Amino acid sequence: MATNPIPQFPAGFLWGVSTSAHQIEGAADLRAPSVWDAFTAEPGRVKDGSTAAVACDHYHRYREDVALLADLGVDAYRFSVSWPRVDSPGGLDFYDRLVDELCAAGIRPVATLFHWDLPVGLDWLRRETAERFAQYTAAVAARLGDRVGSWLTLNEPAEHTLLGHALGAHAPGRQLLFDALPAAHHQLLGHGLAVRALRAAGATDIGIANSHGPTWPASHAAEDLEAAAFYDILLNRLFADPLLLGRYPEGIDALMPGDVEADLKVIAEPIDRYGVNYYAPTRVGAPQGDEIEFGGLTLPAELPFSVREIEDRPVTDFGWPVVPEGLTELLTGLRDRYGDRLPPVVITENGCSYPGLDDQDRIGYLDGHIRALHDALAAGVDVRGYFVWSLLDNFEWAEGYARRFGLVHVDFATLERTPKASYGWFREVLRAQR
Ligand code: GBH
Repeated sequence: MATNPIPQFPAGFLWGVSTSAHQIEGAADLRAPSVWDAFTAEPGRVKDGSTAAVACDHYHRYREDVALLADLGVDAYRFSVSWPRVDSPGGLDFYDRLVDELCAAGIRPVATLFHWDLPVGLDWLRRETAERFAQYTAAVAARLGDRVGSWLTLNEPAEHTLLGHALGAHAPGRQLLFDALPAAHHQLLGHGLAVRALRAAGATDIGIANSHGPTWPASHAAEDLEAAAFYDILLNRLFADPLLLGRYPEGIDALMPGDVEADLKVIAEPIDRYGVNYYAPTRVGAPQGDEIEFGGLTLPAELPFSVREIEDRPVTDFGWPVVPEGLTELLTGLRDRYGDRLPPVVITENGCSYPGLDDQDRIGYLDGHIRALHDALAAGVDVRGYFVWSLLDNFEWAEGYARRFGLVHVDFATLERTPKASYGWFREVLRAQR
């Protein structure tokens, strides 16, 4: 248990927690189906065979959850809007109620427009989905824009492309490897069109939540460095370069569909905030000619890299290494690469899975990462906020309910919420920052 006080962050720094619609809302009978409902219904896709039909039942219990947020003392709450719910009659009414409840509690709503729950019938491999996303965004902004000031277009398009379309571990369950790249391009195009729709609705705080982590080469051997550089392009540059520099990393253009040059102008539409989701670095080396079991995934042998273990580090119960200084390294690296093209950064997700109510491991993880974030500030990176993933234990995608990322425990039999030790700890951190 950490005892030294966490250093003071600048006045106005935004402290919050994050969730996503599909992972907490439940009430699946009150919305159209998403690709995650369809995926979950296929046997063997979700490890414990569970579904998100009820999840945390946040749809019906949002008042209790906003009270937990208020008691925690956060400035802001990042949630996502379910596109299939908005596509259903009265679907926006729920977000209306949620946003009113947040505003009444003095908590700033930060709305993510797409956190992986695509309506069934749409497909990111098709360009049309980008246009549909912008139309949906305009409808949400028209309804909520008088009270929601902060918007994030997409959550982790890199993970959605990799896990959902290249490897098939997430919905929609495709294993296209590099043929998945058009899904990345269409998400980026959807982002750019959505930024335009939000601007047209008067929004002034628009961003995206991208997953990032340092890539650590397995050795200094040329083949390991080359493989690591390639992996780094896929994770850290495939989305950031077009967004911030208006171009794809070398060699990627040719693999993308349509009029890439024209689309890049839309994709590079200026944004106000750059959201970073950080969990851990990755150790990467040359391919080893075998399938690799890694972090719950099976990586095919034909990939031009292999992912290795990071040794001598504690790991979370998900098996992810705990490397707080990776966050400092990542942020100074982004600043060095993108310079003044990098908008002010917000950490839109950071957190870990551990069991139990007396979650001292989670306290240690968060404490270390908040200090590492302060180090990045001290090194001159313009960071404006930090959001813990997550408020509640929830439906952890292909892992079902087995992984618990919450500051608040959820008993999935009774849906009872119980704040963990980390919740009390974070509340004290927030108090000390006032
Ligand atoms: C996020 O994805 C999602 O946005 C969120 O919905 C989800 O619940 C949350 O994180 C927790 O999973 O190299 O073995 O250390 C995070 C995606 C993919 C992050 C793999 C860390 C590296 C694992 N992640 N990853 S490892």
